[in-house]
Amino acid sequence: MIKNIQFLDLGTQPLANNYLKFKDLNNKEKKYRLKVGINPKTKLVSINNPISGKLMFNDKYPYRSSMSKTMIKSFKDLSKLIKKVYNPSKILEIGSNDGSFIKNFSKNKVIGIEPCANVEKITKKLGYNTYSEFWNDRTAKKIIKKNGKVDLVYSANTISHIEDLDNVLKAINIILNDDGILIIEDPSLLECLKKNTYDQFYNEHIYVFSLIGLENILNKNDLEIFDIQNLKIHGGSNRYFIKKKISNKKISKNVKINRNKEINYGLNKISTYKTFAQRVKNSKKKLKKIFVKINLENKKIIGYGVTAKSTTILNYCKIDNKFISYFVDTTVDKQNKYTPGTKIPINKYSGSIEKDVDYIFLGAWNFKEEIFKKEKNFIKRGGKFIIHTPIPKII
Ligand code: DWN
Ligand code: SAH
Repeated sequence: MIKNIQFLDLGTQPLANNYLKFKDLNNKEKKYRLKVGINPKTKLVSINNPISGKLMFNDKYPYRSSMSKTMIKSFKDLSKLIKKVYNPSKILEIGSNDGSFIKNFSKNKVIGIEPCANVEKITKKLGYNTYSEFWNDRTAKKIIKKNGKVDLVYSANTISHIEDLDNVLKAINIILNDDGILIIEDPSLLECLKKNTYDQFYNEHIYVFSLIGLENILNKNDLEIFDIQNLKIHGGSNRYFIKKKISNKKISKNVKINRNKEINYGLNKISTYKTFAQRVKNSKKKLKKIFVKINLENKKIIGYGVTAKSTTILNYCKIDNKFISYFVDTTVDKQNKYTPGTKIPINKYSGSIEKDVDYIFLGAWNFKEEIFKKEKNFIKRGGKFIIHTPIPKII
């Protein structure tokens, strides 16, 4: 097996979504070294030493897709497109979370796979056909036995979380009809490098996909991309439309355009990743400087949106509860807990920002537009935001 060439070291990191209870604050947290590398053959970019999915995706998983209007709208728009263009009779979603996508379809048409039992329960209670399982060839066979094959498989922000991509694709090949469509959506490596969003790397994100890397692994598994949409979601994502090689479908010119974009930027060259790593180091210094300066001025900073991504930023830049008074977040399962590693209290979002807050650090920078719209009053009274992308600054 060809070894990854490492280019980025993000230090030791706790599990990104492991929010701490008050009683656990004095316990030692388990931390993992987070390094990022590229496979020189496949061009896939991944983290070193992936952690077992069972440790991260269990019955305590706090993330809920439905916490942002942006995501709800994105899933709704895609559902409309799917109905209009492909009109599938059976759909499978891998990583269905709290049902934000499958809720757009009638219950007899969709199947959801969601390993986190606490989250899967939400859709099961609503009457959806969901399974609390990890996606692999065994699960595929089980689902076929009960439901038959499907015409469309959709998976957003999930395939990048599974180490054994060959098995994921094998399982998809088993369940998908020969003329079926696979739609995969994940953050784009190109956008991550362009915007210095190194926080896309954390223990759940085993891969950040480029088109050129994904194509290699799909090709090996008799699958091919026939179209791509570039989305604004999560700071820049790609939605890949994929078919079995044996199926005849026109390949859109978008595929070549995107491939050339990545090659022109240098995603096939190690030097590109080394300069990115240098920019990340500079970003760390710059962000820390902003926090230190505001701290010296005795101004109050809070965080907005506790994200898996912000776990990487805060632990890498060593920004802890001395710098950020508390976070606000709408996710019930994150509230009244503390951020992993940096122990910043997480409060329930009360509907507005407290009067004594001077600065907001945007943990959920990917929903900047949505949050700015919501926090007009804070902006009106002169409140400022701290953001780390594309370069750390106050806005
Ligand atoms: O890939 C993954 C993505 C899809 O979701 C998972 N591995 C884990 C998770 O990553 P994340 O935590 O970085 O996701 P988000 O979607 O950027 O998280 C946004 C957070 O901000 C949520 O906790 C909800 C919160 N939020 C809020 O409190 N008020 C968000 C908005 C828009 C708001 O107005
Ligand atoms: N699809 C949703 C949720 C993304 S969060 C969205 O785009 O908002 C990542 C999800 O992947 C979690 O709900 C997690 O439980 C799920 N997941 C992780 N490993 C998985 C696996 N092996 N099979 C299926 N789902 C998995």
